[in-house]
This record gives sequence, C-alpha cells and structure tokens, in this order.
Amino acid sequence: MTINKDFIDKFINITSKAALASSYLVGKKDKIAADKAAVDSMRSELNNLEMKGQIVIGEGELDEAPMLYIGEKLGTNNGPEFDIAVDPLEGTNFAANNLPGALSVIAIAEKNNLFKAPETYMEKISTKVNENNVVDLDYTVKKNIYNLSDYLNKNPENITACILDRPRHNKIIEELKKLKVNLKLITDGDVSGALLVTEEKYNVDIFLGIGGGPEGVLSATALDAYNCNFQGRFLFKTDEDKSRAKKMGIKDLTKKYELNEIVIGDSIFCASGITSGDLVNGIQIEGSEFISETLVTHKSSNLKKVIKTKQNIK
Ligand code: VTB
Repeated sequence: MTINKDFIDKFINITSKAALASSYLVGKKDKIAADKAAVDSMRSELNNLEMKGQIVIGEGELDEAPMLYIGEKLGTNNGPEFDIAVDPLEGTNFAANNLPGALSVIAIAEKNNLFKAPETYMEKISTKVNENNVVDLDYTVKKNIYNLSDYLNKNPENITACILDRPRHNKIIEELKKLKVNLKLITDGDVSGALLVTEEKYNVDIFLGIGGGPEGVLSATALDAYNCNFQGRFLFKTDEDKSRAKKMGIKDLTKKYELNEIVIGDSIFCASGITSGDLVNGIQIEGSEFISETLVTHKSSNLKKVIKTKQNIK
C-alpha cells in the first residue's frame, strides 16, 4: 500500500502553517511560547484532515502533554489510517534566539509502520552509503572513518562529520580531530544534522553521536526516501526511562535498530523552515501573504525536494 500523493500538499500546508505561527515568536527569547504556537497550529490543522491519524511521536505522554501526546487520535476519523510523528518546533533555542535552523517537522507512515520512540536519547549514525559493513554503530570511530574514506575514495582529511556540540561527545570529537576529519559542530537541531548526508551540496559525509530518540525517527523517515543509511540505539539513564520504554513495547533495550525497522513501507516527511538554515529558508512575510520552504519526501513517488509555497495569512 502507498500513501496517496494528495496528502503531500496537505502535510506541506500543515508544517508551513505551524512554521508561520511559530515565526511570530522568533527572537522573543521564549522557547515555550514559540513551541506552543507551532503545536496549536499543527494540532488544529491535523484535526481537519480526512484521515484516521494517531500520534506515535509527539510532545510527550498524556500525563505530560495535553496536546499532540503519544496515542492522541487526530483527523476526521474518515480516510486512511496513519502513524504520525511530529516535532512542531525542532530547535526551540534557534527560534527563541533568532538563530538559523528552526524547523517544523512531521513524518507520516501507514498505521503501525512508524517506530514509537520513547523520549530518551539515541545513539545515531547516518551516511549516504547504503551498504552493510561500511559504517556501523558498532564500529569504532576510527574504523567507520577509514571504511568510509576507502568507500568514497577520499582521504579522512576530506571527510566531514556532523555532530552535536556536547560534552558527552568530547571523546568522539577528539578522535575525529586526531583522524584529521573536518567537523561540522551543531548546537541543536539534529534532525537537520542527520539529513546533511543526503546531498553533496551540504558537504557532510557522516552524521553521528547521541541526540533525541524521537528526532532519530523523524530523520530516519527522510533518510529512507533518500536511500541513505541510518542506525540507532536507545540509551536509557534511569529505571523510569526503562520501564516507560517497555510500556511502549520495546523488549530489547540495547538493540541496534536498522532503518527498515524504524520506518516500514511508504512515508511522507515535511520540514518547513521557521528561520533559514542549511536545509530550507525560513518564513517570509509579504503583505498579507507568507512564503514558506519545505523539504518534502514521499518515498513511493521518489519525491525529495524543497517546495516553496505562497499563501494568504488567514
Ligand atoms: C537534539 C536536537 C534538539 O535536543 O535532539 C538535542 O535535535 C539532544 O538533547 O534540537 P540535548 O540538548 O540534551 O543534548 C535538541 O537540541 C533540543 O530538543
């Protein structure tokens, strides 16, 4: 089964409107308000869609998020059944501080085809090389870089690795420096970071490190459409984290997940820019209209491109 193409424009419209709503709060130093604007818009627009949708990744569990909580049913309850993953404002710091890279993101697959990721960290790796045993989460940084440089026929000095700039990555960053790999250190926004391996123009060969688990599933959906590689493994700090994950159906807490276990079959991914960044430009307002840019993928129709839309601000 595939997801009808008609839904592409509908989801572009949803992330575009959420991006617009959040854009009014850009630079207001208020992460919560910027997030809430995107959440409110996204939720009410999703509820207008002819579908039986259910949130698998959202703002948290019912006890901690009144809107877009995991398990919330959305849509008119008529039409196809979808699993929906949302990050209405990916990069809350970017929006609050008016920095590049704030996005409004959604990923959709058919029912039961999208991984229900708990709100915990995930060790991740992505590359454009979609072959086994070149880059792997279980290999050392050195082995991954040497394998990748062999495969791409580039010296490690000509390889660029993207990683969140966090103290937890000090060892990996030191190792990459020793190998003379170029670094692209990002302060937030690892959905976008993981997607920089998809096209030559971004000049990133490998994305790695520990970021949010839900963000991992969102990136994986787009990476799948680009036929890139992704692996992820959840990291649980507390017993509470572990029991939540078990409640969500994760049996083996140490399992390394392959892309095809995270997203199955057809999918749509939309990421609209709130502020301009590597992937897309941010919201532009022109009189009574707004222009938005959305990176869109639809796996079954092999669509993967940035789509610009202009519409009235209602
Ligand atoms: C990433 C990034 C997010 O959190 O997942 C990161 O994509 C990981 O968490 O934009 P820490 O900040 O705790 O390292 C964000 O930066 C914020 O949700």
